[in-house]
Amino acid sequence: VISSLFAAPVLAQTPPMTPDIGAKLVMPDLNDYVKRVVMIPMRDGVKLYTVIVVPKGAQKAPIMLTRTPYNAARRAQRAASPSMLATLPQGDDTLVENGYIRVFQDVRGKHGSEGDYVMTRPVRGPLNHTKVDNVTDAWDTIDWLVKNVPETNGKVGMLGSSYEGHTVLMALVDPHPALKVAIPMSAMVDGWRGDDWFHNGAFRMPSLSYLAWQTSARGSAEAPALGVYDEYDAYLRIGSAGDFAKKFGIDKLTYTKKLFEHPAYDSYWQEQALDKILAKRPLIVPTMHVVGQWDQEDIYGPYATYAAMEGRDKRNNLNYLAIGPWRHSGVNYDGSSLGALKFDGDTARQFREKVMQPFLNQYLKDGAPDANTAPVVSYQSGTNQWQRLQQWPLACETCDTKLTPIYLQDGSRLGFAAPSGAADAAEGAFDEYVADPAKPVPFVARPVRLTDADVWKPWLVSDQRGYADRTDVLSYVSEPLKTAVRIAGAPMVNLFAATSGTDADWVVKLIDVYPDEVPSQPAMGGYQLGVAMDIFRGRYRDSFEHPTPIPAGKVERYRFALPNANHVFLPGHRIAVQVQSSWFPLYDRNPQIYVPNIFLADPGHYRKATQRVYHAAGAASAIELPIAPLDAR
Ligand code: PG9
Repeated sequence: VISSLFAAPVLAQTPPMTPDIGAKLVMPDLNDYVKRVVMIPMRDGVKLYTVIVVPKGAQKAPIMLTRTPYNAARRAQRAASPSMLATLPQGDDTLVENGYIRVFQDVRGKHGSEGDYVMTRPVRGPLNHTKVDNVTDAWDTIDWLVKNVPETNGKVGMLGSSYEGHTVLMALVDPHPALKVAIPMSAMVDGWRGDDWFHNGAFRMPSLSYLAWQTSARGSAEAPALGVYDEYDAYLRIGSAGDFAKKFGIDKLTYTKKLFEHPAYDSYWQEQALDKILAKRPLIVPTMHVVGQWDQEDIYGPYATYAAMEGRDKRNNLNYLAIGPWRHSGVNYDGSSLGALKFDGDTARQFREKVMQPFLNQYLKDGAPDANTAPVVSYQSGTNQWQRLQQWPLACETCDTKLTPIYLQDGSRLGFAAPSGAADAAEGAFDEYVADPAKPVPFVARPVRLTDADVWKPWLVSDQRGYADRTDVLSYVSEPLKTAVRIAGAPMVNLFAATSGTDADWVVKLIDVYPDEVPSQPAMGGYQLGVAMDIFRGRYRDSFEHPTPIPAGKVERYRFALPNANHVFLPGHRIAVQVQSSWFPLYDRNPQIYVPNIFLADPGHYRKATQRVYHAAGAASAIELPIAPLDAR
C-alpha cells in the first residue's frame, strides 16, 4: 500500500508521429475585462470600427471615448494581458482604476473603418459639402454607445492627444447631450499658425514623411527610407520641400498637393482653425485643455482654443487649462524628466491622478464629489512646483499686467534698459550675420536623427549653447539675475531687422542660462534651456494671407508671439536671446529671394543674405516678457 502511494502516475503514450497542429486550444478566460469589436453605423450608412473594453462585472460605468487615425485595435492592445491596466495605454491608468469603460474608434477611412479618409476632415461648410464630418461621427457614435452598451450609466467623456485631441475638439462643435466632459490634450488646432504643418508660414519638413506613413494606405504604410544616417545631409542635398516630396513620390499624395497649393494662411486654413470655429459655438461641455510646455508638435493649439473658449465661459465654470512640463502627449507617459530636466516626481501621473481623474469623475461618475478644479493648473518650471491659477496668461498685451520688454543691447548684452539716443541712430546700432542656405543652422546637434524618438521627443529642451557661437547666430545674454524673474504667458518678439535679400526667416529663442556650476546636477552647469522658441517667415510680416517681398536693406519690424511658458528664471541664472535665419531640417529653408511658392523653389533660388538686427532707440529689438509677480495667482 505504502509503495503504491509513491508510484509515479503512468501517462498514456502519444504515438511520436501524431500531428502536432490540430488539437483545439481553448484558453481559459483569465481577463479582468471583456473586449467587444463593433461596427457602428453613421448617419450616411458608413460603419466605423470600434473597440469597447468593459471591466468585468461593470454596472452603471461611465464611458471614455477616443476617436483615432492611429489604429483603434492597436490603441486598445498595448500588451497581451489578462489585466485591463496592462492592456490599455499607460495614460489610461486612472480610468481603469476608476472602473471606466474604454472605447477606441477608427475615424472614417482609416484602419478598420469604412468610408473615405480626409486629413483632419474639415467641418461641414465651405470646405466640406458632404453631410458628415468628425462632429457628426462623434455625435452618432456617442448616441449608439449610450443605447447599446448595457453596462454604462449613459455618461460619456472624450479624451485624446494630438490628432486624437483634434477629434475631441470636433465633438465640441455640436456635442451630443450624453457628452459630459472633454479633455483635448496637445490638440492639433491650426495647421498653419503653430501646430503640425507650419509655424508662422515656415513649413515643417517631417510632415512629408508623416503623410507617406498616414495617407498612402488605409492602414499604416512605410515612411520613406532616406538612405543617409544624418538626415541634415539628406534634406540638404535634396533641396526644397517640393523636391523632397518628388524624390519619394510623396508629391502624388493628395494632402501633399493641398499643402503645396496653400502655402499662405488663406481661407483653406482659416476655415479649419478649430479655435476660430469653437469661439463661435456655445460652450456647453466642461473642457480641460492639456498641453506640455515643451510640446514639439502642437504647442500653439491648446492655448489658442483655451483662449477662444474662455470668451464663452460666462460663469467661469466650464473652460479649464492644464500645463505640464511635458513633451507632445507627455501627459500620458512618465513625467519624471524630459531630456536633461528632472522634475519633482512623475508629474504626468500626478496630474492624471490628482487633477484629471477627479475632474472626469465629477462629471461622469454618479455621485462623485466636486473636484474643486482650479481654472488653470500649471507646473512652474524653474521652481518645479504645481500651481493653481485663476487665469491664463498672467501678463499679456491686453491683460491688467502688461508685457515687460527685455532689450537686445550693444556688446551682445540683454537688459531691461531701452537703448538710448536719437531715433535715427538705427543705422549705427546693429549686429549682422551672413545666413547661408547652403549651411543652415541645425535645430538639434548633428547627426540629426529626426526619426529617432529619443532625439525628437525632448528636442525643445536640448542645450542651446552649441549654437551661441556660430557666426550665423546672434546671442544676447543678461547679467546674472539678482532676483527671480517669473514669466506666465506668451513672450512677444518685437524684432527690428533688415536683410540684403527679399525674404528671410527669423528664429528667435528665449533661453534660461544656468549658472556656471549646478552642484546638484553638475552636467547642467552653463546649460542653455530653450524656454520659448519659434520661427517666423518674413514675407508674412504684414499679412499671413497676402505675403509680400521684403524691401532689401530696409529696417522692418517683425512682431510675433513665442509659445507660452510658465517659468521662473532663478537668481544666479541669466536670460539669453538667440536670433538666426534657419532651423534645419525641421523647417524648410527660405531661399532668401522672394519666390511666389517656396515649396517649388529651385536650387538656383537659394542665396546667401546678410541679416542685420537692430538695437537702436528708433529700432529697439526686444522680447516683451509676460513677467508676473512671484506671488500672483
Ligand atoms: N502631431 C500629430 C498630428 C496631428 C494632426 C495632424 C498631423 C499630425 C499627432 O501626434 O497626432
